[in-house]
Amino acid sequence: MSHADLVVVANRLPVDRDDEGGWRPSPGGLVAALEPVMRHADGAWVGWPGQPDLHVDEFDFSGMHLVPVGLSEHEVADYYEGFSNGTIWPLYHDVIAAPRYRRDWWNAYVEVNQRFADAAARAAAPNATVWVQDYQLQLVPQLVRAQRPDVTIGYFHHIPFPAYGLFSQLPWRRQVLEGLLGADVIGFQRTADASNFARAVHRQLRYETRASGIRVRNEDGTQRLALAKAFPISIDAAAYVELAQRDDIRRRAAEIRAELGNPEKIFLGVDRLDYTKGIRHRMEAIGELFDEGRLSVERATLVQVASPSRERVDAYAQLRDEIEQVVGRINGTHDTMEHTAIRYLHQAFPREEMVALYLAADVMLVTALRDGMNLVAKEYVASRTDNQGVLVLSEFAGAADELSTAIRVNPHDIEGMKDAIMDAVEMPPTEQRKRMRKLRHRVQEHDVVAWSRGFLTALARSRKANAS
Ligand code: GDG
Repeated sequence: MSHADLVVVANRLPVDRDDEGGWRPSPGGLVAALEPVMRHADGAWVGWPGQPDLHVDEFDFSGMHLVPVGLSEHEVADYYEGFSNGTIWPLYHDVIAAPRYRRDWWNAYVEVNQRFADAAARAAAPNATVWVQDYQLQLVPQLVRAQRPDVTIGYFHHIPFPAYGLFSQLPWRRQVLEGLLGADVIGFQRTADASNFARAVHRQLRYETRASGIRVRNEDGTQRLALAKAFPISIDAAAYVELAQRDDIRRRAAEIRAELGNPEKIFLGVDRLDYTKGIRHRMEAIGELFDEGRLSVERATLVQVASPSRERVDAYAQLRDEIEQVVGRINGTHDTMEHTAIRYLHQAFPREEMVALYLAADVMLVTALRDGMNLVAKEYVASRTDNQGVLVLSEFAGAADELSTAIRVNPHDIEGMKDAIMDAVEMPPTEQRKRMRKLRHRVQEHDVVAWSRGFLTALARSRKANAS
């Protein structure tokens, strides 16, 4: 049993099981964000090891104390694929796909959230800080508070929080709001998400909501203030700059261009294959530009990395078929022996290859229909140390609040998107430089360390305010 001053609780541990039964790091953005603080504090990380029916004791791994929470096959199906990714994910992304409201999924969600909360409560030292991550664990803040009123609890929501008219569909809306309000600080990507949450709390629970916080009634009749606020997440910008300056990666970028037949313009999309990302919309726009002769395959090509994701969830299997049909149709019409309209890659690549792709891309297309933040947009910007390249960015991605010199698009407006893509194609290098400089400045100033520091500072302040 550990007694950690900082306990991170996330659906996944920051490691994967390898074939020999050992562990290897799974370097996600969250690990990069939290590693420095975790090492500094006496930290523990509570999470699922990623395989069903794997029950292992807590262990230390590269300076972090890891506390695995086991899930059975049926819990993975009901709590993770079911309630998290079949109910909450589509509902919170404005019902782009239809959410399913199944009581057995909800029951599994409650049970698994309790198990995560128990593990966190055991791992936390007296007066520790517990930081819960994301929509799979919305009940954990309250469940931890019930056992450990001494700890300070933060929650960060990585995905959008929907408008009240949609959120109110959820049969368990009150339980979810009460679960989240167990936290002292509830962080969101955008101000609009925080406002949607505050409004839902006001409508459902009748708590008083002010800029200073939400006045929450504790079970013992006392009151405390919970803060709901935007803390836009970011990336380890310096790590991308370093990769982008490496000779081998720059050479690889030139090689990618050559392998694609040296087109004048390379468009790039990088997404998990998810219906929220607007992959089909961007392909339709590009396809019509080819149809109309405004682009030709000799001049331009789209590279679309669609990394495999949630393949056991029905909507994702359907999406894959749909996208592959669109790619087939567009390529069938426009490809020549030497050139392709869309180079579609349903694969995951190492980060080095991603940066080489960012460097090779003249135009980055981020056309999400709804996205909490979208780190790909920030990674592209951070990698462009040459201040060249154009970012086309959906106004429905959280990143649009910060990256204001990108070309903004509404991905539902195919004509508008086509014009935006042509503007990007025709943008002179001086204009690209002017815009890219501003984008880079923002991402470098506000990197992921600034993000976690900002959140933890707000958390420490709220603890002080509630104690006095
Ligand atoms: C959620 C929210 C929010 C993708 N394919 C490969 C690969 N990636 C990496 C990207 C990026 C990450 O995965 C994806 O992050 P996003 O932010 O774009 O999107 P989600 O996965 O939906 O993340 C989102 C985020 O949480 C953080 O709060 O921004 O809105 O939905 O880092 O580079 N990386 C590698 N190979 C791939 O093939 N190496």
